[in-house]
Amino acid sequence: MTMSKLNRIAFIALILTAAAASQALAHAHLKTSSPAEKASVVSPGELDLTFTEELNLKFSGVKVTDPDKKEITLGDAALKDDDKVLAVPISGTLAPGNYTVDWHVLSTDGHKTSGIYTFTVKP
Ligand SMILES: [Cu+2]
Repeated sequence: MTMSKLNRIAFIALILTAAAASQALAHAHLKTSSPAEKASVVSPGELDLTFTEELNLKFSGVKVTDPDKKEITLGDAALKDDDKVLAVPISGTLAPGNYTVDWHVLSTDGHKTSGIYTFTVKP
């Protein structure tokens, strides 16, 4: 193998790496949420998670756990605002304390992302 061939292979590898990196940026990242991360709020009637990409509802969901790490009951998730917002109704009033939102989504480009954040319900 000649040196120029090796250089060409290195160059192609570099381009592929750059392409993969720019594709990673297109995944659905959580942009904002309501309640917001670390916010202190009155018991919310709905969770709204706004992502950077359109979502596939069938493979997207949220789990919310209460201060005792028990899962709370949620309504059926729906998409709104150009399918970039995952809206999840919360049935009932949440007792004061720290809640953890554990989300996972599939964006329409076929990539999965997930994350965890917390918010607080004020007394
Ligand atoms: Cu992606």
